Amino acid sequence: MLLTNCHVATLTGEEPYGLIADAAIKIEGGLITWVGASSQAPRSSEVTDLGGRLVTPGLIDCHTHLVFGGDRADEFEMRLNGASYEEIARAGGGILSTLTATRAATDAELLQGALVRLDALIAEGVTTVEVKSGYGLEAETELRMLRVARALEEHRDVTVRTSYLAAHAVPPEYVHRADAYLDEVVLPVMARGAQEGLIDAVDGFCEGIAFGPDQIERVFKAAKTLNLPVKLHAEQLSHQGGTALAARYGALSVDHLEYATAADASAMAQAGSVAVLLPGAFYTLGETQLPPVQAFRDHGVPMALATDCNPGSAPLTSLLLAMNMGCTLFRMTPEEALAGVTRYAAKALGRLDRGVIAAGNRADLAVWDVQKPAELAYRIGFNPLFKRIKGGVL
Ligand code: DI6
Ligand code: FE
Repeated sequence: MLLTNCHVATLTGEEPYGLIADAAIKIEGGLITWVGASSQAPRSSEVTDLGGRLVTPGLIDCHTHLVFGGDRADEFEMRLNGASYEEIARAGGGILSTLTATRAATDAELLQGALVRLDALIAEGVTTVEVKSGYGLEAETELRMLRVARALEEHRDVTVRTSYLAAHAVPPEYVHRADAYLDEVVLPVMARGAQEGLIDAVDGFCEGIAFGPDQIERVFKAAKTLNLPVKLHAEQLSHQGGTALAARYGALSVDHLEYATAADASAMAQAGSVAVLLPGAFYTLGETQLPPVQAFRDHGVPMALATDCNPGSAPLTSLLLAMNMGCTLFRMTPEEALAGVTRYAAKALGRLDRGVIAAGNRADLAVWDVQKPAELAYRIGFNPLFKRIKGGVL
């Protein structure tokens, strides 16, 4: 197949956005085999005229909690009627309410809920999505969440990458016994999940209300013995030192990072870790501490953007809106925002065969009814997707 009559934001090279005006893309066997100026395009018997539209890499949402039971709309309403987080937590709300609903849900119910959210992402050109466990916090439900995440690939034309996030919170059975929870659940279930091929990366939540750096290090050590890459939710609500730890373990990414420092940025640059910024959580929680975007630029830390789709801090299923928020809230440029949901989102997942339009990469593409790439981040609540191409299939 030869795609013609389009502008292509390749996300490579020297030009802004790696833009090639009046371009063509050749696709064979699910791969991009050629991209360049249409005047030099190779011949093809099957030509698709894209009517002057813009082509980008298929979008990649590299941080989601797409699989969970129930919802927390009632808590949203309670807070806006004056209830505090503490009151809600004492009434069994917060992560605990999602934990209870997730444990109680059948696999079919978890799958159905996740598919609705996944469809919203796909409708905006998403072709690869990361999905975390972390609302079971017991062996059976953590493994079920990962199996449901994997099963999404059987129901939709999308690539799923899973992260094992049993170190998300201390479950009620282990209050004040976080280390026992690590020993009895997090570490043994990680080994089981790895053996079943359910885990692509190991994640954790390093925060005052979750796990400290010493506890996260135990999780990372176990991941290393299983040859699994690591990533971490760090410095979201306070500075705990998780970023420096993650960098020492060569993390694929460190995520949130509102309270990260210039020294953290430097450590991430040396480790090659991607900074995954999550403006949807910042927005929902009404945060004011901005992530150190300029320090990431100064140190050459690649920045990704993701939805963080979860029922509590980010009930967000629009990666285009996350791009807009990255620009308006975090002052990222529209070019950084697009690179953050393509090229660097791929890097955050360790998938270097996508996220950039270049010969040899997977033919995962999005075709947009816009003229300029900046329009993707500029508009609010508007979806200009024309066609999605996954593995060369329109
Ligand atoms: N950071 C967050 O903001 C969410 N998890 C995390 O590690 C909160 C998840 C929730 O409230 O359900
Ligand atoms: Fe998260």
